[in-house]
Amino acid sequence: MTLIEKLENNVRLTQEDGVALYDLDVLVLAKYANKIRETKHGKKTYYNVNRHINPTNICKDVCHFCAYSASRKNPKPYTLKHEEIMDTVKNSVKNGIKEVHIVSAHNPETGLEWYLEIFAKIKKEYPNLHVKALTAAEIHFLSEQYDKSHEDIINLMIQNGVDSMPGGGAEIFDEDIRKRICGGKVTSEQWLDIHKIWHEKGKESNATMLFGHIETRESRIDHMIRLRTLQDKTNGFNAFIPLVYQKENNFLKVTDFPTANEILKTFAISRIMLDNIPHLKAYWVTSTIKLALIAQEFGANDLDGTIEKESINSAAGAQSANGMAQDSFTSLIKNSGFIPVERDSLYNEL
Ligand code: V47
Repeated sequence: MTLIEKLENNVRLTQEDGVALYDLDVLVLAKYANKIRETKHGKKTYYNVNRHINPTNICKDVCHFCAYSASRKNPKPYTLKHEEIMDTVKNSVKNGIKEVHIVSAHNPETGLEWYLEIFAKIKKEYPNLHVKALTAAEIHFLSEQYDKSHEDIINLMIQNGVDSMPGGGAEIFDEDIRKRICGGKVTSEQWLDIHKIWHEKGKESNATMLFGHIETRESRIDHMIRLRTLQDKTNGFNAFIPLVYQKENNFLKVTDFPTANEILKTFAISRIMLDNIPHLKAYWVTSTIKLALIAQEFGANDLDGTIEKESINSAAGAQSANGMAQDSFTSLIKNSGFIPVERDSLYNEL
């Protein structure tokens, strides 16, 4: 069977097929990715009204792509007090947020309670607010720092009111590349295993892939297939989020950046390869809003959220420090020919 025949007949693609997809014309890929998107979601594009909070930037790990952690290039270390976080949440709830997305650096000085108790405080005050918090990288850091298993940390998250896990920390699973961009933090195997444990508790999560740095097309497809294999077992991933690498203020020496064509191909190929993950998110923060809107024609059916404030990607150059107003979001989706649908964190329509 040729690659096109496989695409016509929705045959599951192998590693070699996935790499070969990159040799197809970008508009051919759009056609097949869009067919999948339309079957799954029609013209709907989901977004949510949420708030990102990044409580500390002090980090014991050194990821070369990161401009956020306090280091030579980011000399302003901070750790928020719980009262400050609660004030932020209070204001954001007034603005109508349905989700708070809390991700930190790996700060060895705060104590485990500082990481966990804030979730219980938020849940107690706002029981209907969805708490999406702690990446697999943070869970692994906390387990090592406080001598607990991954499952112990996950049980503590659930006890303290965390509803779902974000997809951060996945970066690129290929071990050689991972070693060069973020050696020392959670391994690929551990990242996948942590999500497996989370899913086995009946909980849902997302998965990211950081691309556009020193990885190869082969390693992107390998990353997708490792996720697809876990999803076959657990069915716990809601969304796949390809994150476009931002190049400012960090230590990674990258000379070739992906073109818009390569980025759109990667969105379309993600939609085609990940036949068992329901949603493909074009996170406008890293793709830019303009490309995220076009990505709707390349398989993406979710643009993430209003976020209000964002520190991790904006530190590396993304235009996301102040989020996006809800009415701008909905009119941009409408004007590009799609139907904006506000969703909750688990993709129930609101
Ligand atoms: O894990 C860090 C990435 C991630 C850079 O689950 C960078 O719904 C690009 O995971 N260029 C955090 N990316 C963000 C994240 C996320 C965002 C939105 C929604 C969800 C979700 C998850 O940001 C990190 C890392 O992969 N990152 N530095 C950079 N220079």
